[in-house]
This record gives sequence, C-alpha cells and structure tokens, in this order.
Amino acid sequence: MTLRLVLGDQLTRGLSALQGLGAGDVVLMVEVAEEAGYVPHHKQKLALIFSAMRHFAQSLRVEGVTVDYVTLDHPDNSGSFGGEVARAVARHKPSELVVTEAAEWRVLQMMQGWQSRFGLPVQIRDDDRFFCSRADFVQLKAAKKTGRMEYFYREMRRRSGLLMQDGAPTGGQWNFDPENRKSLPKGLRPPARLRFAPDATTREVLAMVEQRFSGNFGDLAGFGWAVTRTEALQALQDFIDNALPQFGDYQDAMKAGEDFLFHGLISPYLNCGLLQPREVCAAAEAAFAAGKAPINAVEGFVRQVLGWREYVRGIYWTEMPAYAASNHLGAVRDLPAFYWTGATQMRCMSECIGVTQRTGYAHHIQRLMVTGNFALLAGIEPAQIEAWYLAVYVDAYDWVELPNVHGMVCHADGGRLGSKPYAASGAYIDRMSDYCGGCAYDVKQKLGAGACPFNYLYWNFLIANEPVLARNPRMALAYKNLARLDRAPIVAQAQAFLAGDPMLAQGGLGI
Ligand code: FAD
Ligand code: DLZ
Ligand code: SF4
Repeated sequence: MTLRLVLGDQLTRGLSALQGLGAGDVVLMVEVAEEAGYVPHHKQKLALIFSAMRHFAQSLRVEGVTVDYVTLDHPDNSGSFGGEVARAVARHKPSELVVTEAAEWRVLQMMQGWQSRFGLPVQIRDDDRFFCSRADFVQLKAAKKTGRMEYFYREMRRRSGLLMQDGAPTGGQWNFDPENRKSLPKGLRPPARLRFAPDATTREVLAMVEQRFSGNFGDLAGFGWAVTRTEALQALQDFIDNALPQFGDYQDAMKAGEDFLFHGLISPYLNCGLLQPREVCAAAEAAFAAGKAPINAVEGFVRQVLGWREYVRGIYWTEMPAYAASNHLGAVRDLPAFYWTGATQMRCMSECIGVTQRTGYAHHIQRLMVTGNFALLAGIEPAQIEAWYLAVYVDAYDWVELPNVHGMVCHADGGRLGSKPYAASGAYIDRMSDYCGGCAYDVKQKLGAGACPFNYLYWNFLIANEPVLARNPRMALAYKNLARLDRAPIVAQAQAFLAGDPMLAQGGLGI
C-alpha cells in the first residue's frame, strides 16, 4: 500500500499526491507543534488551518478513503512532520510514500531527506496547482522573460489564454493599473461581505487554539473564514458578484473601520488549497464576458493572481536560500514593539495593525504602503519585519510572504523584485485614505513636534541610502527634490524620533 501525506496547505482533492489513490492506500494528515510554532501565527490562521484540515479529512472519509489523522493533542504526537511520518511508516508499513512538493523551502528540504531516513521509496510530485511550474519559471528565466513582473505576466496571459482575444489583450491593452488608483469617494459604502459562522468542528478548534496559543497575536472573536471547499466557493462568488465590479477602481484605497473594501479575501483559500488560481481567474473573466464587471477590475484582479502571485513564487524558488540572507540597504534597527499591539499615535499604523489583529487580514496597500513603508523608512532589519508578516496574516506562507517583504517592502534583494523601493511620505497615505484626518500628527507639516513622522523619515531614508539609491534612474526625481531641502534638521528630527524622543513620538510611545 501507498502512504500519501497531505499537508495543511495542500487541501485540494485533485492534489498530485492524491492522484492514483488506490483502495488500500492511507492518507496521512498531521497537526504538528513544529508547524504551529515556527512563527507565532495569528490565532485565526491556526484555527483556519486546523479546522480546514479536519474538514478536508472528513470529506475524504465520506468518499471512503482511509485517513490517518493525528491531532495536535494526540498523546503520542511527536510534534514534527518527520516524526509523524516515521510513526505512520511503522504503523502502516507502506511500500511507498507519495507527497506533493512542499510550498516552502524549509519543508521541501526535510522531504528530500525522507527516502534515506525512512528506507522506502519517496515520490515527491510537482505541485500542479500553479499556472507556472517551478521548471517553467526556470525556462522563462533562461529566455529572459522573468526580469520584470510585467513581461512575465504578459507571457502568462499568452500561455493561459486568459483575457486574450485573437492573440491580443482583451480591451486593447495589457495593463489597466493607471485606472486603479482612485481614493474612496465620501459616502460610498463597500458591500457587507460573506463570513461564516463556526460549526462544531471549528468551535472545537477555536477552543483548542485559545487554550494552547493564548499568547499569540490576534483575536479569535470575529473568526469568519471559510473552512471548507463549499464555503470557499461561496466566498469567491460573493466577491465576484458584490465586490469585483469596483475592485479595480478602489484597489489602492484605505478607509478606517472598513476592513475589506472591494478586495477578494481569497488568498487564505488559494494558499491552503481550498480554491485554485485557475478557477478564480476563470470566474473573473466570466464576469467580464457577462458584462458584470469592467475590464479594469477584471484585468487588475487577474494580474494579481496570474502575475504577481506566480511571479513571487518563481522568484522564491529560483533565488532561495540565498534570497533570504541579503540586506541590500544594510537595515539593522529592531522592530518596534507597537507592531504587536497597535499602540502608536500614528493613526495609519494603528488602523492597519488593528484590522490585522481583528481579522488576520489587511489588504495589499495597507501591507505595502503603511506597515511596510514605515519599516522601510525606519530601517527595520529585514528578518525581523519578515517574521512579523509571516506571523500576523492568515494567508502568510514563506514562499509568498518572503518576496513581498524582503523584496518589495525592504528592497533587501537589491531590486530583483521591484526596480525601486516603495518609499513614500505621508502625502501618499493622505491621498489614499482617511487616516490622517484623525491623527495626532499633521500630515501637511514636514518638520517640528507635530509633523507626520512619515515626512521626515522619508527624506531621511533618501539621505541615509544615497550612496546606494542615487544611482537608480527611477529615484532621480526624488533626489532632485531632496537637493532643494536643508538636510541637517531632517536628519536630526528623524534620529530623535527613531531614538524614541517622547516629544516627537506624541506621548512617549517612541520606537
Ligand atoms: P486581492 O487584493 O483581492 O487580490 C487577489 C489575489 O491576488 C490575492 O488573493 C492573492 O492571491 C493575489 N495577490 C495579490 N497581490 C499579490 C502579491 N503581491 N503577491 C502574491 N499574491 C498576490 N499574499 C499572500 O497570499 N500571503 C502573504 O503572506 C502575503 N504577504 C504580503 C506582504 C506584504 C508586505 C505585501 C505588500 C503583500 C503581501 N501579500 C501576501 C500580497 C497581498 O497583500 C495579499 O495577497 C492580498 O492582500 C490578499 O488579499 P485578497 O485575497 O483580498 O487580495
Ligand atoms: C501553517 C500550518 C500550521 C499552522 N500547522 C500545520 C500542521 O499542523 N500540519 C500541516 O500539515 N500543515 C500545517 N501548516 C501548513 C504548513 O506549514 C505548510 O504545509 C508548509 O509550510 C508548506 O511547506
Ligand atoms: Fe499616518 Fe502621518 Fe497621516 Fe498620521 S499624519 S495618519 S502618521 S500619514
């Protein structure tokens, strides 16, 4: 018989490890302390994964499949994937172990040692749930089509046929991004989103998480994530019907108290296997074909899934493990404690950390241009801010978090992912949100006790990194503007703020 291991982010019936499933085979699923503890995951992420794993196991059993499921509190649980596979091999004496390649480098390394460790054949099958396999990305790289996301994305459009008509992009252009940067008009209320009341299995998991992981970041109270394939499909439909039409226009907008705006809320499901990238893109394309959503929304959405998501995975697998070690800007500052509490007078930061605590979610611009931007400007050590992002989001897995944070936020990869750092002053946040209105700081003020910290930290960032960044042609305008400013007071105020000057940090909540 064959033992088939299914991991917590592989909850897909069509998974390669389940292909050819025979009557006498056993599917092994294990809840292990190692995975629950390699970062202090948001409580909602733990609840989502364990509940979704348990529901997936149950759905296989209903089909008649033999599932050997080890819960976290099983008295003999060894706590690791390797230990649990060893115990299962002793229990079932399989002739072969079949797995789907792990999504994370750390876990694939473990898998690659299992054949010799367990003394039985181990098949590591490709994860065919992505549009672009790891091997395809290597080939595209050799063909020089992975230098920038945009060219990779166009190639993926051609290969997949998504939003293509007679070999040309639907709507006459590849990219509608310039139409996707509107701020939210006053009075426009985003739709209420479909959330799911916990069933008995989820309630059991929520109690277990609250008991065993009480010190972890995040609230469990508002848990409303889908935990089954059926629910995830309903969540997708809710997005397509109610939010997609305006997704494009307000993709970059932020509003206090509006947690989800017009976003998909599907990354947790794509990343754990409850939804597939192909079906979510097909659903968006069908909405366009039916005249239910405009091209800027549908193309914008498809670009995120077919473009960015596949591109960051390709970068991860072609650059690891060296990728994680680079620190191009030499950032070494410790992560401020308020990232874990939200207790800061900077309203944009407290709002974005607050939604993260409540839901395990924040949308792309909140992650990139608020919490990420601050970490970049303040020179936080990449490994520390990466560990935060990996811990606090329900959709966080190393393969997708690392390139986004290390590359896009920290520019620690020297520009492999983004050609320039996403550094911005308070003016950007003011334009795209309503946060500044209720802030203790004044976004219009550049210097002085009440000035918005993003303002002087922005200029200080340019000054501190001038030897590295001034050569970048995409930074030319920023350095031209810097040339008009008196540097000394900017540097003095930024240094005082970063050192925790209570006057500047409004009430002593300095970093
Ligand atoms: P939408 O805004 O509705 O977008 C649709 C889908 O596109 C998402 O579900 C996601 O699968 C995909 N997508 C969009 N942008 C990206 C991107 N940059 N990289 C990969 N996929 C993308 N996404 C994760 O899935 N896990 C992470 O750990 C993660 N960490 C991030 C950290 C930072 C600093 C930044 C800037 C972005 C990160 N992202 C991550 C990407 C993005 O923020 C989330 O995918 C998105 O916010 C998920 O919400 P949504 O489903 O509502 O997305
Ligand atoms: C995220 C996660 C957590 C918290 N726990 C488990 C677990 O107990 N068992 C499991 O199989 N998977 C879990 N996961 C998902 C894994 O971390 C994920 O499969 C690997 O990181 C992929 O490389
Ligand atoms: Fe954030 Fe500055 Fe606006 Fe306050 S004023 S919300 S710190 S950008």
